Amino acid sequence: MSEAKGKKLFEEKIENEVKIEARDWMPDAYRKTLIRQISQHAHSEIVGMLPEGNWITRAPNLRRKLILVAKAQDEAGHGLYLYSAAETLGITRNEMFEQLNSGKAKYSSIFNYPTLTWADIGTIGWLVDGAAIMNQVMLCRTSYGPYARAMVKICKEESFHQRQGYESLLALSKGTAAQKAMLQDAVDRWWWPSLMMFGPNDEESTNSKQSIEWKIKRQTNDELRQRFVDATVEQAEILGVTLPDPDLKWNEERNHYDFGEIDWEEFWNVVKGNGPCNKERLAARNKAWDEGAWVREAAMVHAEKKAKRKAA
Ligand code: BYC
Repeated sequence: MSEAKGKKLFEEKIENEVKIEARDWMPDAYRKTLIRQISQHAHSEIVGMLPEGNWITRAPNLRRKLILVAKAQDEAGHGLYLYSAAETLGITRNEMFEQLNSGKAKYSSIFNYPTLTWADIGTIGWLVDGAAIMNQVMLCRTSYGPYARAMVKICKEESFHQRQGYESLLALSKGTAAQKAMLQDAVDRWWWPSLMMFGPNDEESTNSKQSIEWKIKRQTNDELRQRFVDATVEQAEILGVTLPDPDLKWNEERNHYDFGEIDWEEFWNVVKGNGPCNKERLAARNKAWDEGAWVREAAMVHAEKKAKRKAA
């Protein structure tokens, strides 16, 4: 197919909400931005297991521990679907891991903050998974078929993650004064980093305009952030916690909550590798990669043996 014909077909599909599939013609920049976003998303799922893993051995009871183990396993599954979706675009899994392990690849800023208390685990479910769902629901309608299909299953599981987090915080909110204080402290530390998950303001968002034209993103960073704030305020009231923003108030005219300015210096600092846990997270991923070498080698040898047996 000529490039001109491929381009025309691609544009028609985007216009008519027909998914682009792996073997379809697509502009190089479309392929590149998808590989960038999907691999960053996959890395976020995998690195996101680390702050949670910190609490698996210390969960307060068997029920909470089972839920946390299941949640962390879900994140691994999400990472795997997403790496598979990215592979359909022509990058290998090894290349993606190399980018992550060397510190070249980005992953969500949120996972560079520490989980200091048990309340952090519930707060991650409520706020971090809540922010993630807000962003990911739109990705179920993204224009690239393999990414959109992966997102449908991921969103169902994220919704369970959000609810289990909120339910665990509800228990703390009805507990002792110390438990309530622990809950408030966690919300104070996770609120602003959760708002940062949506990325820079629209005017600073270098990729948004093109990604929206290609229907990779269906809403802007600021639109999603506003929806998240609007949905979360009432949930905070039910928990009896204060969101740490003196400028947060209902705006009758806009029909939305106003909220204060994000500390963008902190955001970019974390994105550039200088957050509280960036080095620890990368070290953990590199250790896992090195310690898993024998498993990868054994799997390859087994696959080769099986292929030889089949050919014989
Ligand atoms: N952190 O032009 P922009 C989860 C970068 S995991 C770090 O607006 P874009 C979970 C951005 O990459 C859920 N970097 O970018 C897992 C870009 O740099 P490059 C994670 C960020 O792509 C385990 C530059 O800033 N979700 O739920 O149009 C346990 C300019 O930004 C961040 C996803 O990955 C950030 N927060 O929009 C619990 C969703 N924000 O690449 C929970 C998929 C921006 O040009 N991703 N940057 O060098 C997206 O929807 C979009 O990529 C974003 C950013 C909205 C995040």
